[in-house]
Amino acid sequence: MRQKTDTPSEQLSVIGRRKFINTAALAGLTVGVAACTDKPAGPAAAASPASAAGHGSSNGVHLKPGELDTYYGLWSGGHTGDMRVLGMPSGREIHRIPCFVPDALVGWGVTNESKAVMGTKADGSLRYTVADTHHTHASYKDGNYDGRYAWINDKINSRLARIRLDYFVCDKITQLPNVQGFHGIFPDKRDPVDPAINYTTRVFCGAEFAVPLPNNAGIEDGSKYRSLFTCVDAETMEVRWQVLIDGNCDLTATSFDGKLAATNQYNVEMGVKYEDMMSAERDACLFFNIARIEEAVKAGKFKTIGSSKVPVVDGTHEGNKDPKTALTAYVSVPKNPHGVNASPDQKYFICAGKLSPTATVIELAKMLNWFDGKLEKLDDAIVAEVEIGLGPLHTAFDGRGNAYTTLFLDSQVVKWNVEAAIKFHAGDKSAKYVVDRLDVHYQPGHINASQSETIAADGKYLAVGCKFSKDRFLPVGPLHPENEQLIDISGDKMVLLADHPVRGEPHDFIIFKRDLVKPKQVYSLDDFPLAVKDAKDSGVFRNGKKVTVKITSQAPAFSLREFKLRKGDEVTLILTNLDKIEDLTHGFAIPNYNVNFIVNPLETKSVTFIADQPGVFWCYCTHFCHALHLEMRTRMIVEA
Ligand code: K7E
Ligand code: CUA
Ligand code: CA
Repeated sequence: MRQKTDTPSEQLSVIGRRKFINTAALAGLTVGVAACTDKPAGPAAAASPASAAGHGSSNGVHLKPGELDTYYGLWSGGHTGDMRVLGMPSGREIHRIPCFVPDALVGWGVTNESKAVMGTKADGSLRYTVADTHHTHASYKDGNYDGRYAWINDKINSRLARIRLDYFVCDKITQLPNVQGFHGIFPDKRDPVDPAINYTTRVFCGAEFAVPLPNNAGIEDGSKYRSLFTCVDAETMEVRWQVLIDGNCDLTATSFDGKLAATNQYNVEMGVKYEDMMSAERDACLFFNIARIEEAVKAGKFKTIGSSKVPVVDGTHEGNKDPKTALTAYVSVPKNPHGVNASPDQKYFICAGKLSPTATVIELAKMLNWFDGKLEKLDDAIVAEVEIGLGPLHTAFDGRGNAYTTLFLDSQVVKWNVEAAIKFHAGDKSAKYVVDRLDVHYQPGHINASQSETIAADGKYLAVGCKFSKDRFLPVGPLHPENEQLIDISGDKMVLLADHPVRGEPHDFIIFKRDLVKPKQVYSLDDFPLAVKDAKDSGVFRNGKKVTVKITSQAPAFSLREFKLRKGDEVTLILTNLDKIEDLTHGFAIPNYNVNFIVNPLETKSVTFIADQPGVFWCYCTHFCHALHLEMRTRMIVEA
């Protein structure tokens, strides 16, 4: 079932990890997996000792003072609701990008501009203050990242956020209709029809939880719940269309030719209890024929659900029996698969088995043949289904034909060769597809390699998101950090390079070369319609009870030394930072009014509040900017 360990101490550490996961919550899973491993195990290489860590050479992980990282990493924050930017390979966190939830540093959720992106209720308060980000992917051109956008999902409230990669800020958030548990996302890589559109124009979103359609209260019959696959326009961020499906969606992948998208399905049973969800021996990888779906929408072959105007086409088994007209195809995959990933050679989608110790390789050319009516049996598109270890979850690639899959239950990464696996599956039992195994610490979920899911996969670094860190860092009370481990994959053997603690709880991430983005560090005044372009334009402008306060900042002073309001005024305060020097950010806090935000060079932001407390309030700069930073203040005087 699992490869032998060599030394007593290694055995002990394996027992330690085993014991660790032997909790009530995981016991069911372990039993489920054990039941699927009666088949003889595939060839397994000896485990690389964990002591490979820290091997003499630091391999560029520990940068010298002033040295810059060579890769960006975009990490989802999990239920902190943010996106994080890490420098790689150092693993240093450089930035957090607030999107779905408020952020006290930036004033995200405080300023009018950020509230407009986040969405508000009728009374102006935020619609949501919690989120759960899982997956992050960036826009493509010609099969590689083009540095325009990244996207990230909020599973709790079914929202998709877009991050502009010029300023590293969130500029749009869309809530998907008719779905719950929005989980997997992936941008397309080019248009399925128009060859001139060689870049991302759509983002595909998989919904994990089935719900009544429309979701009226009081529907208890779970067998009537349904799930949808959603397409969002990458530019407008409007929902373009949805597909009604059988089963559910989990993760999402897209082909390099733009023709196919897919989602792995772990609940083809459409169960509402976990026993039901794992009752079938095989689930599915559900393929979507994008061009055909969009033709159907154009031809008016859709319905709408409830108050939503989004066209919904039929992607169920029942409506798609003829391959030549099918919009969807359900390829079978063993029990409750997890990640689905596109190999950088553009040929395969790979599903990780989760409750099955296997990886399933599906050939995309064969899928296109099936849609053309030229492949007799749909499951003939499966070109390999091989045992790789216990609890496979996600797969990354090195661009040299090897795949790297996390094994949650084995606490390992397994390196395996895709073409060798295909040979083995075809009957060549001498084909050794497992190349290497490496213990990681502990229970890895997501995995990604530098440039992994692009045509420029470079096979240098592998990052592994270990869900448990247990004993790897100084204890800080009951909540442990997660452990993002970095592995050198440039050689035959994987070498563990570093542990990086991260605050809970990242899921997915991408790592790409630093020259693929061109960040701007100073705004332009014209980016903001409300900009106060000259300090002389500052002042208090009254229109009855509505008051506009215009202020500028320029180190070490605000343009107004004081400003007067009357109790009960509805105040909109607009602040433009006229400093145009890189890194010269100011803050603006109003005591007792729950206001604090920052303005970056040449940026404008505004806040609106009721001046309901009379008195003197020293508004001060919260962001260290100048030797006279502490003196940088203005008096807000509210007359009773
Ligand atoms: Cu990408 Cu964590 Cu949402 Cu797998 S999921 S681990
Ligand atoms: Cu301005 Cu500190
Ligand atoms: Ca299942």
